[in-house]
Amino acid sequence: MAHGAPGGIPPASLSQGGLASGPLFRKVLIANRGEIALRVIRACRELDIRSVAVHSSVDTDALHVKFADESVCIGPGPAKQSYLHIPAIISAAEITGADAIHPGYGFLSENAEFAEMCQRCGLKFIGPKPELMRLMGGKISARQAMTAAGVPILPGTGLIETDQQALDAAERIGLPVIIKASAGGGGRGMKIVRERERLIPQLHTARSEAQAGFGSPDVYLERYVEAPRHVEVQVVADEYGTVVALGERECSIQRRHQKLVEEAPAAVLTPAQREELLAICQKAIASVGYTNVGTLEFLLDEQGRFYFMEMNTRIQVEHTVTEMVTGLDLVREQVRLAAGQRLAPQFQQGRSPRGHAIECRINAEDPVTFAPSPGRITGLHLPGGFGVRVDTHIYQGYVVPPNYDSLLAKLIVHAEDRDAARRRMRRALSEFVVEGIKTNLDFHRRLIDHPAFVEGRCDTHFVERLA
Ligand code: MV4
Repeated sequence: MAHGAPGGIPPASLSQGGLASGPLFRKVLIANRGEIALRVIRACRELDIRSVAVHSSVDTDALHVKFADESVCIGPGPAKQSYLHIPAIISAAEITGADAIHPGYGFLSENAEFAEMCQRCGLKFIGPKPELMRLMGGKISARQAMTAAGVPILPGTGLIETDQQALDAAERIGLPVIIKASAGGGGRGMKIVRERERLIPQLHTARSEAQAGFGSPDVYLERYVEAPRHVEVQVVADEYGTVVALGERECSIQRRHQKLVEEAPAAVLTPAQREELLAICQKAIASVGYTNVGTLEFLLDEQGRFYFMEMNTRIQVEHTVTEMVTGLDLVREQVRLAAGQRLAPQFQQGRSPRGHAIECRINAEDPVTFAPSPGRITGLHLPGGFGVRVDTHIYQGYVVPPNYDSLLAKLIVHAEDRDAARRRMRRALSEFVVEGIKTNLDFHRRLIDHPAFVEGRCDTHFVERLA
């Protein structure tokens, strides 16, 4: 059952696809590359919106450039000079006459200054308001806002200003504790403290690493959970107060904070836990006035209690598993919502997830060293068939550049239950052929039959233990 509450006054036009009143936008610029750029271009085409690709000079032959209606080269290979270069992207939007920008994930997707710059230039940023990006971007402020909204968090602190504050807090929370950077995210800049004598040295290290890595020395403490599972909740909200918690995903299979497998629904939750979790998220997101799509990340402890960790204010890589079990197009909805449309009725109907979906991230990496493996794809066969979806930008002859992340493809399967989905994934993995570069396909082939995965009892340390 999805959790939602109807909101206030509907806009003048209730047109869904925009056909009756003209398209939602005339032209959308996609400030990204790879599979997510294709994903957005496809959503735009189905909405009769023209698309503009931007690309670096190493991405001239990339599929998003060929798929889009227009393209602009915005700089050289290094992301700082292209996909992260705000003036180049805004200029490309102005030159091509785009009226909105979709940031995808990564790159500028959670950059509030970029969203603000778009606004100032008369370009609609397809995402939440900059203030909400800023509120959720700081982990201390996000924790505070979610606590005020009734979301459970781990025993912890606000900003730690003095050594004495840290000592007092550790005394109150009990060891082990974890030191986290407020501006960090995705697990970077964390320090686990198991012995009292290590607290102050680790605090100082955490501060300087936070300053160097994220430009802010702000840190806080939290009780450390030894073997957590990662469950996250997809929310969708319009500008009229309607918020729906669409469902949850489990993403415990990861390595060095890079997710490798995601699924929906989460096998760990009981129906009652799930109801409670979604209801809490729905209420909290409504109370802070969040809009567009977002994800609340939770950590599940050994007793099955859930605690809010952080909120992602972008579309995520793994949004696809939620799409498969709900039958709803999240990227299309992002575009509609940014254009000021009301949340589509199919999002508001409470519904249980239909079946089970699993996604495997296929990366270009050395299976032994995990080092990126760029190069030319000399041979390729993509799986297909009933219940199989492949979101990818690769093709035979494509050269994977060394400059960006190593995601080659998302292999997503949908079936009636978890075991059927797992068997379908094994079948799809057996059809997948990538030649010329190294991939993690064999990792996934082994994982899918691992007893712990079969039984659905993998915590976040599972992959590290595999080695
Ligand atoms: C934790 C934790 C244990 N206790 N916080 C890593 C990513 C970031 N979102 C939060 N992370 C963690 N925070 C407390 N208090 C363990 C992790 C963690 C983790 C969390 C989710 C998925 C994978 C993980 C892998 C290692 C550590």
